[in-house]
Formats: sequence, C-alpha cells, structure tokens
Amino acid sequence: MERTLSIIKPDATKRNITGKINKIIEDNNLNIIAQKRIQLKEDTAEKFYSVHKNQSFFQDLIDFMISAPVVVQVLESENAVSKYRDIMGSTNPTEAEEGTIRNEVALSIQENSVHGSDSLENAKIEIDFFFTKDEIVG
Ligand code: IDP
Ligand code: MG
Repeated sequence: MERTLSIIKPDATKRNITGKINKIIEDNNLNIIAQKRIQLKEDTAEKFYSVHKNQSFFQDLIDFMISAPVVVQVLESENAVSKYRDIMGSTNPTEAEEGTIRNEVALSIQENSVHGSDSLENAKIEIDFFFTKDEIVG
C-alpha cells in the first residue's frame, strides 16, 4: 500500500465541488484516510511550492493557493502516487483525458482543482508537511 498527498485547490472549494472530486477519488478505489479544510498562509504556500520558486508563474500560483480555503487529504491504495496522478489528468486541463478530475472540473492550467504528489519520496515529505501521525487513520 502507498499513500499520497492530495490538495483540493481554491477554485474547487469556491465552487462547492469538493464532494464531486471526492466521489471521483473514491470511485477509483483510493481511500481518503485523512482530510482537513484549511486556509493556507502565504509563507506556508511558498514553502510547499518552493520547488517552483524560479518559475514565472510562482507568485500567481501562491496568490491563487491562498485565495480561498483548500482541502488537504491523504489518499491510500496500491500505487496511490501514480494512480492519483492518472486520475487527476494533465496539469493543463485542455490536455487532460476524459474522466480525469482536471478534464471534468478544472478551469485553467493554474486553476486546475487538485494537487497530487509526483513521487513516493515527495508524497512522504508532503504528507508530513500537513499532517501529524495521529491525524491519519488508515
Ligand atoms: P502538477 O500540479 O500537475 O504537478 P506542476 O508543474 O507541479 O503541475 O505545477 C504546480 C502548479 O502550478 C500546477 O498544478 C498549476 O496550478 C500551476 N502551474 C503550473 N504550470 C503553470 C503555468 O504555466 N501557468 C500557470 N500556472 C501553472
Ligand atoms: Mg507538481
């Protein structure tokens, strides 16, 4: 079994579609074993996305991520990391396959509704970034 970090982003919490996204997650047999709605602060968002700090879109991304609450989640299944990346679809929703979350609900390359860890190593780091051990009930 693997665990991965998911974030339901502000464009989705603002549109009241967190349940719709959770249904896609659960219909694909990923188990939501931790979940909380939080308001990111600028410094927290900057730290979480620090790998992108030299990208032209960095400040826009941070402003977007703090523009409304997010829902952070831990998902568990076999191959959870790559499985969730498949279910999310491509970063740019115009390139995301039918049936993926980003194809179904994302608005743009920035407002693309969900984050998912991109490797098992990063999944562990990102889960620890948001959750204590006792908040995760597998
Ligand atoms: P990912 O979320 O599919 O892993 P990353 O390349 O890690 O994509 O980028 C992180 C986030 O930054 C994206 O999900 C999106 O919200 C935003 N982003 C990525 N590329 C662009 C861009 O070219 N313009 C605006 N925002 C972008
Ligand atoms: Mg990424």
